[in-house]
Amino acid sequence: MGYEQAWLNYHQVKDQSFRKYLTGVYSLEEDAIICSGIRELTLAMEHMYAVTLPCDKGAAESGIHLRKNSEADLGQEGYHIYPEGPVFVIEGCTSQGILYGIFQLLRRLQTEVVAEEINDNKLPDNPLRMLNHWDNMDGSIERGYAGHSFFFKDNEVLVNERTLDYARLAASVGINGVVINNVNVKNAATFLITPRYFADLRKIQEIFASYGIKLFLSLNFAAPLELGGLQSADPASDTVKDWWTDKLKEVFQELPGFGGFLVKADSEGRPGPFTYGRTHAEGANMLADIISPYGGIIIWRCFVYNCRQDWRDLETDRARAGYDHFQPLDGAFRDNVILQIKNGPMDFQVREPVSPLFGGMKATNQILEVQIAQEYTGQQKHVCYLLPMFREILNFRTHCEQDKDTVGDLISGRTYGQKHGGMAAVINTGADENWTGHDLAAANWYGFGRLSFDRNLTAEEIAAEWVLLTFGSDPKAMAVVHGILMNSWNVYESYTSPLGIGWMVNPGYHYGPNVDGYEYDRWGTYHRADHRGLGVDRSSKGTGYATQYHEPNASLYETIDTCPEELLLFFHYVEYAHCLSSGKTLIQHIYDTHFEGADVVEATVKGWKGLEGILEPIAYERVLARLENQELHAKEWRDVVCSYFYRKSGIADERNRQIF
Ligand code: GCV
Repeated sequence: MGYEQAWLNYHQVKDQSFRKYLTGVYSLEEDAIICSGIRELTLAMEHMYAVTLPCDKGAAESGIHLRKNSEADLGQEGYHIYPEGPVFVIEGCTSQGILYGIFQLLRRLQTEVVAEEINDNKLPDNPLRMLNHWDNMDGSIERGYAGHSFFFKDNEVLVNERTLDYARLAASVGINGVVINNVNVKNAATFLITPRYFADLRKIQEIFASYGIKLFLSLNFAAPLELGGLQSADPASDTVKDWWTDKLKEVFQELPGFGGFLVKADSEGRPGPFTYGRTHAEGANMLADIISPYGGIIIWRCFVYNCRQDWRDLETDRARAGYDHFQPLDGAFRDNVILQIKNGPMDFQVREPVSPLFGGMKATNQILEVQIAQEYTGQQKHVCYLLPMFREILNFRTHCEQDKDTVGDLISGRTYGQKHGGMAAVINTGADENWTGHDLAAANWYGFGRLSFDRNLTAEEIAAEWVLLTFGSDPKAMAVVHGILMNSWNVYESYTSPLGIGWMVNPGYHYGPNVDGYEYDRWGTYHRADHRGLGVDRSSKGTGYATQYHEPNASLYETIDTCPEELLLFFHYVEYAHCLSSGKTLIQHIYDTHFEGADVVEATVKGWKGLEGILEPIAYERVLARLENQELHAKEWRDVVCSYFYRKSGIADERNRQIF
C-alpha cells in the first residue's frame, strides 16, 4: 500500500493471539456502513495476518461477530469490543458504532495488544466531530499547504478514489461531519446549492454516508441576491424567507441526509445580517427555522471582528470582538443553531488565551474550532504537533460553574446539557500523495479526530499510536518521531512569537518573520513595541479584554504578577528589563528562546538523519527536506526577531551572540 493510506497502511503484526478469530466475519446486518466495516476488516486482515477473511450473513460459533444490540448502553455512536469464548464481538446500537468498533480493534491489533486483553467500551465525548475544508471551487485551498483540493477542480466537483480514501481515514478516527467548501463562499461556490452540482454532491454524500459522515456545505448569506436575483438578503424579509424555503426544500430533496450549513457572516468582507440592521441571531434563526423540518443544523461562526480597526486607537481591541458580538445574544439562538468559536480570541496563533466565549454563554450550543492547517504555526513546512495545545484548551477551566466547567465539558454538553456541540478542525489536507505535504503533519489530522472522540487521550498517547500506525514499530523510529512531535509546538513558539504576542509574520501570506507585519495594522503598532518594552495592556486599565473572563481567571490575567507567563505579552505591556520567573529579563528571554529554538531544530535534523535505513526511503527523504528547510527558516526567524528587539531596546545580549 502507498502513502495515500496514511495511518491505515496496515502492517504485519507480531502478536498472533487474534489469529484464532480469523475464521470469518459474521453480521446479520448488511447496510452500507456495515459493508464498509467488513471491507476494512478484510483489507486489514489480509495485510496484518495474510488471511483472506470469509464473510457471512448468518451466525457462527467462532470468528468476528458484528453485533447490533439496541439494548446496549452505547448511544448512537458507541462501541464495545471484547472476546467471548471463540468469538470476538464488535457491538454497537448502530452500524456507525460498530464501524468505530472495527477501527478501534484494528488500531489495537496494530499496536500489538493481546486479543484476550481487549475490552474497550466507548461512547464519543463530543456529538459533532467535524472537519472544515477551506477548498475553493477552482481547486485552490485557502491556507492550504498540501497541494490542490481533491474535492474541486476548475469549478467542478471531483469524486474519485481519493474521496473514498478520505472518508475511510476520517471515519477511522471518528469524524462524523465534513464541510467540503471554504467558509469564504464566493463565485462558483455560491452555486453549489443549485442543480448544476447536485448529482456530484450526491455521490460524495453517498460515499461519506457509507462511513457515517454527514456532508455539510458553507453558505453564502447573500445567495438570495446572487442566485435568486432578489434585491435583498434581509433575514426579516418574507420574500427572502420564501426564497430560502424553496431553496432548502430543493437541497434536501436532492441530497437526502444532508447535514446543514456552516456560515461565515459579517466578517472579512463576507455578507451577513448587519447589512440589514439585524443581529447574528436573527440571521442564523431565519435559516435554522427553515432547515429545521429536515433535521438540518446551522453552524454559525463567531469569527466576527472589524478588520479595518485602527490599531493606533488604544480603546478598540480585536480580541474583544467575538465576546462583544455574541455573548449578549446568549439564549437567543434556536436549538438547531450552533455557534462555532475559534479556540482563541484572535486567529489560530501559536499561543493565545482561550476565547472567553467559552463559559461566557450558558444557553447556546457551541463548537470549538481549531486549525490543523498550521496557517500561523509553520504551514506544514515546519513540524508543529498541535495536540498538546488542544489538550490545554479542552482542559481550560472557565469557572462558569463550580465544576464541569472546562471547555471540553461545555462543548460536549456536559455543563449545560446542550444536545448539539463538539469540535471542528480546519483541515490540513490536499491532493499531495501523503495528504498533508509534511508527513508528520498527518499526526494533527489523526490526533484531532482521536481527541474529539475521546477527550481523555493524552497528546503523548495519540502521538505514540500515530507513529506506530504510520511508520511501524521500530523502537528507534518510534522514540525519535515521538520526541520530535512532542517537542514541536514549544520549539516553534520559541523561535517565532514570544509570550503570546502573536502574529509577527509576513502579511497576507502569514509565514516568515516580520515583526511589524500584521496585515490589518499598517502602522506596525499592534504589539505596542517601543524602546522601553512591548505587549498589549488588556487589563481593566487597558482594553478591558481580561474582564471578559469569569473569576478567578479575570484577576489572574489582570496583573503582570499573576498572569501566566506564556501569555504575558498578550495581556500586558512589559518592560524589557522586567524579570521573569526564570530570573531572566524579558529581552534576554526573547534572545535565549530564539537561539535555543533554532538550535533544537538543528539537533532535530541530526536526530532524523539517524533514521536513515530504518524508515522507508521516500518518507525519510521527504521529511528530511522539510526539516532542513525548517532549520534554515528557524534561524532566519531567530535573527529577524532578535535584531528587531535589539534595535528597539538597545539592550545587548548578555551572552554576546551575534545578532544580525
Ligand atoms: C477562511 C483568517 C485566515 C483567513 C480565513 C479566516 C477565517 O483570517 O487568514 O484565510 O478565511 O481566518 O477563519 O474565516
